[in-house]
Amino acid sequence: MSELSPIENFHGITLALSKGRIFGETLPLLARAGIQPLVDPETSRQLILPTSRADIRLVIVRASDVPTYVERGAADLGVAGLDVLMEHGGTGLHQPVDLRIACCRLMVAVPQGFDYDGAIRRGARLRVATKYANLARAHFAAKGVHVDLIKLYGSMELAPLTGLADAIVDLVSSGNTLKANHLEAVEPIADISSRLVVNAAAWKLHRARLEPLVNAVEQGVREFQRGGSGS
Ligand code: PRT
Ligand code: MG
Repeated sequence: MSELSPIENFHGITLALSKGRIFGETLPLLARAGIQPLVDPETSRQLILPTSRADIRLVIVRASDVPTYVERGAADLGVAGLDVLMEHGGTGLHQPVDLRIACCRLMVAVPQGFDYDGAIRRGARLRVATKYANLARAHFAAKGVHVDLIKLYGSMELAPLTGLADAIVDLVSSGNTLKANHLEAVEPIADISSRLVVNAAAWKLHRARLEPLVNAVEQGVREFQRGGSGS
């Protein structure tokens, strides 16, 4: 029964995930909940993946599209970074579990040696390149700093190097990407980890169906915290 049923005929639970780091770090949590994908999205072109549980399937979407799929009920649940969730905004998503994976920080970064504090004190108008236009706008507005936001879709680090921007707002984990591009982080905006999100209406209407899965994943997170490198 490995044949995939089309969307209309599937009455189980659909979980939206992005490829890459979120997929890799979510897998062990799903395994604890008894769910194993039967297809590897890194090698297959299939976007709907059956799992070891006939009642649960995965859909592979862009990281920034996860909130949209879940909010609109095309997926019952999803895994998305807090950066993506905050930038997306909205109220149609219930966030029951912090998965404590794909951890990083949203930061303001500038070219090494750039006097960021001085520029802020002088009231300079900064050109800020970012994928996170809403979050960046809110951050600088709260500080009373005037900025020209430049919306980019990737490789923010390039913007200051080419004169496109004075600063960037981007995610930092090891700091290696900033260093390699002669940039430095000057201000934290938010601590980021990935969250399990549930369609808010589904959580009300079909809670009995969704809650065992949510609880199993939550239990997995607790076990990893206890058994892992927890500090
Ligand atoms: O790649 P695509 O455009 O499809 O989407 P995406 O970039 O949003 O997806 P993906 O898989 O790269 O990231 C998914 C989620 O992982 C993000 O939404 C974050 O919640 C989380 N995450 C954790 C990160 C990082 N750490 C991270 N370091 N996402 C991106 N980065 C990038 C960062 O933007 C920068 O370019 O890695 C670089 C910095 O890493 P370091 O280690 O050099 O500091
Ligand atoms: Mg990426």
